[in-house]
Amino acid sequence: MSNITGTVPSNTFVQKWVKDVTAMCQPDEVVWCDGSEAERERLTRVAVQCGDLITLNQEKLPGCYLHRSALNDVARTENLTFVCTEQKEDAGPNNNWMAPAESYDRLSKIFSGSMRGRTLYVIPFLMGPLGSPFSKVGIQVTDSVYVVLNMRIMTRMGKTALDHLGGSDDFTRCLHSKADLDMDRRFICHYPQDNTIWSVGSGYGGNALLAKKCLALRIASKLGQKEGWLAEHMLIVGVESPDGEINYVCGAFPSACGKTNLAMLVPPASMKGWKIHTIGDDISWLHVGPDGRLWAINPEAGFFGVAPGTGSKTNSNAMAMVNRDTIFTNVALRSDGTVWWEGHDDPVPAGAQDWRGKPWDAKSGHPAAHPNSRFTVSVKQCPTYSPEWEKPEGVPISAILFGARRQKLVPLVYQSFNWQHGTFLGATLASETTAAATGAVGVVRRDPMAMLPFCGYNMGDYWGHWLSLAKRATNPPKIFRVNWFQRNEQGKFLWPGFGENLRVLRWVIERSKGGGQAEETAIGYVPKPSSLNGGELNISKADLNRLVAVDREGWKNNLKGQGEYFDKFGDHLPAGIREEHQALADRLKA
Ligand code: OXD
Ligand code: MN
Repeated sequence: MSNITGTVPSNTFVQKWVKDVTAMCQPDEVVWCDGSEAERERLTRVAVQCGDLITLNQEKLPGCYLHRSALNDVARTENLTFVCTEQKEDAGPNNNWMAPAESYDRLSKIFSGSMRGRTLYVIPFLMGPLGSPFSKVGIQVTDSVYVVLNMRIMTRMGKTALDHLGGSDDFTRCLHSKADLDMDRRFICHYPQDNTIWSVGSGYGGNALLAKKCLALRIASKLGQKEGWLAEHMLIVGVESPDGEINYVCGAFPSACGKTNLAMLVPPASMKGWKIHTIGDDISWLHVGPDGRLWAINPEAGFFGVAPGTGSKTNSNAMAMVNRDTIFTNVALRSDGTVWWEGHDDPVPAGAQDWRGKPWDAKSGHPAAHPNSRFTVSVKQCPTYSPEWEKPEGVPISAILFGARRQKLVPLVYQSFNWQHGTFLGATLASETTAAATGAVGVVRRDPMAMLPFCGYNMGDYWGHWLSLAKRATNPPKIFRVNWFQRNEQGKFLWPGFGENLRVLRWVIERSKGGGQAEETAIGYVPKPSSLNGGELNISKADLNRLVAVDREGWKNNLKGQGEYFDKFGDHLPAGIREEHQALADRLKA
């Protein structure tokens, strides 16, 4: 029998499930978490004692800690991530698949006794605003105190969640154990039909903070299909114009493509009177409102942002929010007990330790911080935090952006002709890969809606679900494709990006309201260059023209690959997507 501390909730479904997984994992102790400040302090001490956290300089970085992960456990492992449905077809060609019985059997053997000598923490958490009909409850069990402390930042954790749940059994059962952190015994498995997630053998964020990718995207996307809403890999940002009107925009971009920067961008000095309101940087749950618009909530309560590349020039708001109460993972440690990463404001440090804890200097020949090193911080610490984040009904969305990292071909911005064409723009998204997942970096891969690693069911059915929303969403957001990452022959970025991306958002919002100057092309509406630059930008006319140019031959060459990709979905490919593919081919021929 394990020793139990904390208050056991009255919900008998929760009690029974925790009893069952406790019997399997056999921890020495079970702790029911309440999400209180006292608990945070106590667990932080435990984490420091066991070496999960290193205390940083508390004068310079109050409440900040550093975590160093195992060397083999620094990013999401998509090859070890499975959707376990009875029929393989329901998981689709976009997911790794295992039959539920086989998967439960294999993982039970790894979980069995995995927590001997350890503490099992039970974390009740709420995804979404208090009192929102769109919010969902999860209960995570974990043997990682680092996970508990991160979940406390990333979700509304503790009593709040149990109050929302009441006596219901409508909660996602999230079982996690680091086990022995062996890659050969690492699995992240999703069981949509059981509203259950089992993750074993990893302590990395996307694999272990089960609220995030596992629940809020993979499980939620399937729930959304059943219940008529969308769970998306999208930031949510409010853009206030000088006349005080706020328009909300969602943006889907693959991991480590600048969602966090865009969600809290700093308007350039030349755009006086413009303001940004941050609601979320990673995940958006979209519901059709009674007015036929799409309304978005951010189910999360924190940012799990990529540190490298974050500095005052790229994201001064992020720099301001991570100087207190932040957990850093795999960044470099300076001799004064503060942190550093490539792209940090401060110069390259002397006498630092790299992310592995080894002595490091500029001549070491490898980055000091891991390229996928992270900060975990509450949304409320963001200087542009918007209290609308807490609104149960969410915020109404005027525009959706689909963005990716492409050196060539894809213009800075263009608008779809309508919802079906916009869905096609999402379905054909492709991006150069980043360090957020293990595997090669910089290779172009198809990543529809930036959801390839996160869609918890057959992506053909998912596109069908997108298309079907048009029946109820009578006033849907306008859909745009964006690409900040075009480069010239010398490899230099053509567009300055960051704060200047507000110029693109301004055009997007004008177009969403039926204004803005555009030219109709074979791929969609492209802005007139003058509508992006009134002369304030230090960019040549030739570069600006090139940024919005449509390379017809390049797009024609792309058609075949798109078609071959769609073929993989067989009967699950909706007719509307095929139609758009053909229509694009016809327009390019004309
Ligand atoms: C993330 C990711 O951590 O997309 O948000 O990998
Ligand atoms: Mn993400």
